[in-house]
Amino acid sequence: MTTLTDLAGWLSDEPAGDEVKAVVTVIAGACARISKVVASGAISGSLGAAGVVNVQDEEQKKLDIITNDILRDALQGCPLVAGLASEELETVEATGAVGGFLVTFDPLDGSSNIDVNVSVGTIFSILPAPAGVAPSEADFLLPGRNQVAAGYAVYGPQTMLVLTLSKGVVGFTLDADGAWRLTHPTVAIPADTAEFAINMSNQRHWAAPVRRYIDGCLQGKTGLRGKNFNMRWVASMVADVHRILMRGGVFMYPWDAREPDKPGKLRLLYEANPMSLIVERAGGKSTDGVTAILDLQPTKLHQRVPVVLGSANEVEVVVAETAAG
Ligand code: P6P
Repeated sequence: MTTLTDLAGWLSDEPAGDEVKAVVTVIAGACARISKVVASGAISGSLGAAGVVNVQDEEQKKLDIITNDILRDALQGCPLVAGLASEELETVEATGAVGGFLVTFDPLDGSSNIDVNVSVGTIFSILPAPAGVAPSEADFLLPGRNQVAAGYAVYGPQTMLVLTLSKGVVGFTLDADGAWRLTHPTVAIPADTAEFAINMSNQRHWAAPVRRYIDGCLQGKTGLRGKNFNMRWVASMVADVHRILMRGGVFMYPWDAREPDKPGKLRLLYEANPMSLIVERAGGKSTDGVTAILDLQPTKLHQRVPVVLGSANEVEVVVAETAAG
């Protein structure tokens, strides 16, 4: 019988307000249910394409829809949640409640990996709702520093839930009995690293500073960096960021020339902002190359942004390359 604290036990000592803890508990329950349906894979017939294209102009997987419905139903039923926004929904949904919180989420990040059994995840962000009125889309457009809490679940060899509420970052592992067990009470990112994560197939499309930075890593000991680098790219942001939280690294999804009008691939409100709050609270940094992600003023619900995040000193090297033009 484990003696590890469960989520409720950890929350009881967390200084954040009871209301946000209640919302986190609802989301954690939804993620536990998502873990089961993701793990069932082909057995439940949940793999493969759904045959529809979402607001991102991406082909939806069946699990994108299933997991979105699990989270949407859970949040619609929570009286402390006034509104929700999802990567899979064109616009925001009011729940009928007033006040409390807004929740944005990517129900199944990395879903292109689901059919090949590679780790995927759920990302969520909790924002304050406007007082006294039903929320509109404009109410969701808050800089990331306004987040009340953020977290993700990663469905990998273990299912883990990583959270930040009032301070610090903690990690829970889903137990066989469905309880979230506190297994990582203090998550901290090493300030230095020798591991970068980027999709190298886009190399010819990057801006010069990104090419210079990656070239420096690839030159290894013989180059200006004076050390060898390793590379990882899971193509699930949740899995790549989780690795960085566990052992350091730098994650990059920069602007590239394939679609010059697109600032980047990742979405600000429900990918970059929650991950950036977690990374900063764990001692790392997260920037669009110039400005801290959490300081950006959103202008559109599904707005995309370039992302460079991870070990603080390595992110600073990328920022310096960017400043050099
Ligand atoms: P690419 C998943 O679709 C995602 O949004 C992130 O989770 C991931 O980091 C990125 O896209 C992968 O993009 O172009 O390498 O497939």
